[in-house]
Amino acid sequence: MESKALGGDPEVSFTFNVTLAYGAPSCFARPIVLVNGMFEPAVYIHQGDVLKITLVNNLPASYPGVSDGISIHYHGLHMGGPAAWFDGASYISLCPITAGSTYTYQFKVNDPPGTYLWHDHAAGFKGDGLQGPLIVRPRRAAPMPPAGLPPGAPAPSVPDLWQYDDEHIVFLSDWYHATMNSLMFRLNMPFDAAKVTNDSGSWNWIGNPQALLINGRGFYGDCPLFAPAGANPTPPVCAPTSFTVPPGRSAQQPWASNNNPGCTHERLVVQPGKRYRLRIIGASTLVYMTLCFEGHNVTLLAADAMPVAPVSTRCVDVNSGQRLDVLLTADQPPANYWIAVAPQYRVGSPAGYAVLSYEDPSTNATVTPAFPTTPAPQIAAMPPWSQEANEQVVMAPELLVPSNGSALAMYRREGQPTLAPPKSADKLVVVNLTQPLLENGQLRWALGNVAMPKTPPCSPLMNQLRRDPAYLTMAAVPASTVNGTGAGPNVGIGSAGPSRSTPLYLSGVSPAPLYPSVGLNIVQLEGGQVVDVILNNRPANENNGDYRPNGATRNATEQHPFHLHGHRFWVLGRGTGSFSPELHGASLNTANPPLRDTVTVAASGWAYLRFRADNPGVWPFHCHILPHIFMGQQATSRQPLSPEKMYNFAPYTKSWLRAKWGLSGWELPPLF
Ligand SMILES: [Cu+2]
Repeated sequence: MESKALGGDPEVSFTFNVTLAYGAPSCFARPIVLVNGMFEPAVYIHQGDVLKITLVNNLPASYPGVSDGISIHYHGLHMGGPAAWFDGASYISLCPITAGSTYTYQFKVNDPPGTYLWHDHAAGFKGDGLQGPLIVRPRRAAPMPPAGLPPGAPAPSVPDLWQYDDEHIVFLSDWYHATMNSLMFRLNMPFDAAKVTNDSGSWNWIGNPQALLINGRGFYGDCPLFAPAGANPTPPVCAPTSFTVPPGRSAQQPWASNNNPGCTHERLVVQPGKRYRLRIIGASTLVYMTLCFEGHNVTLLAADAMPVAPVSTRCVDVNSGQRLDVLLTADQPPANYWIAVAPQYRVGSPAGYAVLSYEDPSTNATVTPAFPTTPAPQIAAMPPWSQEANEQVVMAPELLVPSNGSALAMYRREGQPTLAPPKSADKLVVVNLTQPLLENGQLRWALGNVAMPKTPPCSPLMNQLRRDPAYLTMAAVPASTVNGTGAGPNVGIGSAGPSRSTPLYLSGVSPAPLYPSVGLNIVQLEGGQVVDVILNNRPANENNGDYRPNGATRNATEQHPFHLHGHRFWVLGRGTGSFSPELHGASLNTANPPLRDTVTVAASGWAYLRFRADNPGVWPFHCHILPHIFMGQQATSRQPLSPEKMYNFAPYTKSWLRAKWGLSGWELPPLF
């Protein structure tokens, strides 16, 4: 991936020329999205740099997308102060950048050095390749000269937190043989057969991926690596997995051959005795992955760029949006070893492979290693929700290791004594996750009975607030309006107001809707508040989840990786069933919990998060599974610190900001 890097020298201004091409990352040709001719390229910057990315949408206007354009989100970055306008969340901070249009993001990267990712945040293009690693290196040791260093000159930086000889990116994605947009279109069709018309067609799930890619490479013929758990699992037969053949294309593609030089597993080359930092990035659209190293243990250093207490392990779990930094020492006999990524919860999904290849005269680098012999555990299926069977529900074995306080202390803001969480919270937000079937026949994912709609024509919430600071207070709904008995899509939603095209639901202000509703679910926070969030993964059709009287029983739940923009949160605990203060309160870790930006809410499980609302703006809080967010699984938090700070960022210029904010506005603290 290093060779694909767009940066790495002091230059921090990039142009992303986004185009459509045919490519075969899984050895099966289909349309893919490229940036400057590269597939999922990496961006390297230094802490303290100003990152400027000019996004040029050169996708054909006729190329179908579930949203009318593209946008780049910088996943895991704080995006404080003026950077809030460049967070890239479509419909929240900006409109999608349409075909033929250009948009420039510009903000200072104050975040701690570590492993992040960038990705499209408008439609399905993330799943078509519009994403990549975002690596923040330690702050430059010396200020960058105005003209930049000569090309090729090393970029001096302060020493990293960890000592290692070299590094590799391990970028994990799932891959489909139809474009993600074409698959996601069908999620808007009526799920309820009675609502299907000749025009609408019926709902269709996107299904399992056809390949798992490591650094953009894989084989669609790769068999599921891991047999069901057992003492001596038999490796399954490798054969091309079933997939949807795109219209007009043959299932037997000439690319599925070792004769195609581009069709190969990714190879990570190491030298005997050296230590490598592996930057593992979960970038799937759907699949929860377990990554295992044949013959090697790795030491976990950081999760979501925050140091954790070291753990030695053979396998790590990586959900969509999560990143793990691990240390691998090449201390085994020189040979080729498999790196394998197994899908969890998705029975029938293929596995993915890369090769850890020792650079040694005795190694024949062209030989594929033997079939791996070390199976990883696979969680077979999502269990249905059951209060009684809570103990039997298998938890996602996500590493919930404590934070490494001494290492974290490097990142603390001046005057702040600790990065441990506050001992108590000012506000509690309980979010029940369900999957309602709406009156119009659509199947959605809801938070607190409210599912996010798609909102064309676009009028981003932040713009609305800038024009009209009272925009949200107008939406407070009298309790009487939500006590009706009619099950409609917008019951309990404040939809009055001349300029408001999207229904708004203000959590904690408006009463919870009795029936599943569609609208923007907005949690209003005060600046500086300590906020607790409890996520309960509830049965699909709870809370009148089916509009039909005596509707069919749908009690399934799925795991959801929840991501909060603009913040890091402490994960005080996770568990099965729903959170109960009596049952689980004492088990919460308030001493040294991990500090993350993406957390897995297990199927039929709960997660307890705490964060400090210290970032004025409008911030999405959503499931990172692309089809799930498209089906509505997003809420929004809004923090008005002061009207001036919230609304007066435009027009954005560096000199204007310096004049207005001084260094306190431009040099935002890295955390909190
Ligand atoms: Cu989800």
